[in-house]
Amino acid sequence: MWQEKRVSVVLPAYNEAANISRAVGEFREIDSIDEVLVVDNNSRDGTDQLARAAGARVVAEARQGYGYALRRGLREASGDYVILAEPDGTFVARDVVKLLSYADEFDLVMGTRTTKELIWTRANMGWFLRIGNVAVAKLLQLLFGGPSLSDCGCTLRLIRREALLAIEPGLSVGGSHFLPEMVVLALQRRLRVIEIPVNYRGRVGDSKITGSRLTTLAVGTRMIRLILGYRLRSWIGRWSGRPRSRLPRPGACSLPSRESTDA
Ligand SMILES: Nc1nc2c(ncn2[C@@H]2O[C@H](COP(=O)(O)OP(=O)(O)O)[C@@H](O)[C@H]2O)c(=O)[nH]1
Ligand SMILES: [Mg+2]
Repeated sequence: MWQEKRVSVVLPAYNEAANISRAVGEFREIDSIDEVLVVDNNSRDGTDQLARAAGARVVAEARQGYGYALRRGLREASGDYVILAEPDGTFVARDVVKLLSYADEFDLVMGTRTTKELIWTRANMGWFLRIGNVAVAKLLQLLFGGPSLSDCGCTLRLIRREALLAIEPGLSVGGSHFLPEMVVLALQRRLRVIEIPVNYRGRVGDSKITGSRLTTLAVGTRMIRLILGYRLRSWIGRWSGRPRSRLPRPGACSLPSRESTDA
């Protein structure tokens, strides 16, 4: 628990046998974390059994894809605060406490892995990936009037239950370009979003998404198309007088306003 709130950590896993036991163990060691939920995405290497043995709750997501796995985790997690992370050794479990310390004031607290001082020697965050992450994040920031953003692909993030209920019906991406959709929907819903620096370590095992420049470029392109698509649709909706999104109007969301929390 963190200040009377239940905390869940969601770990999407696709063939992570080499890492899963250690990752589950590291997150379970953090006092504030009540539930570690592993979403097994058709692993063939016994990831699910290892996760269970390490003390995680395990659910199986049959639809293959990083986005499908995370969306399943968001639906299944029981916490008032739901934290997304990865079980591949890249994130430091105690950084969860950094996210929690902002959770009182913000609905979506995202990590950024592009802060030089926190990029570990063996981390997969060379200049190409770093500049790409920053550029796509800035595009999102500019087009949606967001807070300062510097990483479009950091899984490590926290969302409050009320905010999750507000954006969940709009989530549609099943693939590796899932993360920016959460941010776009949160900003469209006028949720309180902030990004904070987190550690980024070397991965154990091969990276399945950003392991090569080609796959990185493909994911980056899909992210840009997603961001531009949302922006264009909302402009067209505005010009044609239609509601801006399929989501409930802001008034329908039970989140406290900035003013009411400040009071
Ligand atoms: N690429 C990929 N990752 C998945 C899938 N389902 C779950 N995951 C998990 O999502 C996380 C991100 O993948 P990863 O290989 O670490 O990519 P990277 O973070 O760009 O290096 C890992 O924890 C994977 O195990 C899937 O279908 N594809
Ligand atoms: Mg990873």
